[in-house]
Amino acid sequence: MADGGPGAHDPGMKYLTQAQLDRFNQDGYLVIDGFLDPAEVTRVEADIARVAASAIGMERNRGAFSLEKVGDESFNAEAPAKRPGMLRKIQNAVMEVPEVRNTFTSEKILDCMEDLMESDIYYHSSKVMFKPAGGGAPKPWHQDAAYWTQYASNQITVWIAIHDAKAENGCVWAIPGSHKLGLIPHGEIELQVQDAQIDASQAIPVPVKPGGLLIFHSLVLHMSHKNTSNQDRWAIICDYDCLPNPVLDEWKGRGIDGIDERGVWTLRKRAAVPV
Ligand SMILES: O=C(O)CCC(=O)C(=O)O
Repeated sequence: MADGGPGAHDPGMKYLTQAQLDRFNQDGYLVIDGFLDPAEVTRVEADIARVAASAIGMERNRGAFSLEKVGDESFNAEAPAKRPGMLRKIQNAVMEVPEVRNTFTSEKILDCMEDLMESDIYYHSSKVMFKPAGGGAPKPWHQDAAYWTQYASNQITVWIAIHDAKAENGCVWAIPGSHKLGLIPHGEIELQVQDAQIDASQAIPVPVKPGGLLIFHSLVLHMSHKNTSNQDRWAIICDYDCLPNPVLDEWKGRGIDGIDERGVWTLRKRAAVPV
């Protein structure tokens, strides 16, 4: 095994190597190839396709499903014109797609999070991001922490490629080290920062092969371009929290394994350190 993974970790680490952790701290993000094997990727993709089939012909956003908008109007949440049946997102994906939940609650991903977080590990949010061929809209520059200012923020985002994500089909771009800038003011229409506020010349594409993992600090500046290619670019995304911030109100008290009466979903409690 070239880089990280079970069995390749350094002493004291559960999944990552010390070199990967150093890179994450330096750049604010990290790519790990082959985190899911091809059979796992196929399983997740098939389950997403099964759930997405219920959106065929859908003409407006419904429940967890959001459609792509006509043109490049990704920035205007109220833009009325949708592309019928062209899915942009499934929100709360862990509740909608069982294979996504299995992936994001697996021991290996929690081992990886344990190397990055010094706390218990809590669920924060999740989605499937489709960015379909021939029209998947851009996502402007932003820091994920800007979405979560009502929470004490110290989240980590995990982004897993289901299809080959490359510059041609709208892979993520990031500015290495930008997590050290702190939170930059974001505009109010689809939270975004303007190019004039940042040094976009430092941005680099972050291609990820199917099954590869991209891990972000919640302050890293990142974006993605429109997908004008003929290849879909699906990704699954989960945000893990270091603090017991409650998840969605409607999940409370529904008896979902691990979600307590406050609405906090503890995914892993750290082993007590012997005294
Ligand atoms: O998948 C993408 O294109 C970017 C997604 C992203 O940055 C986000 O949802 O915060």
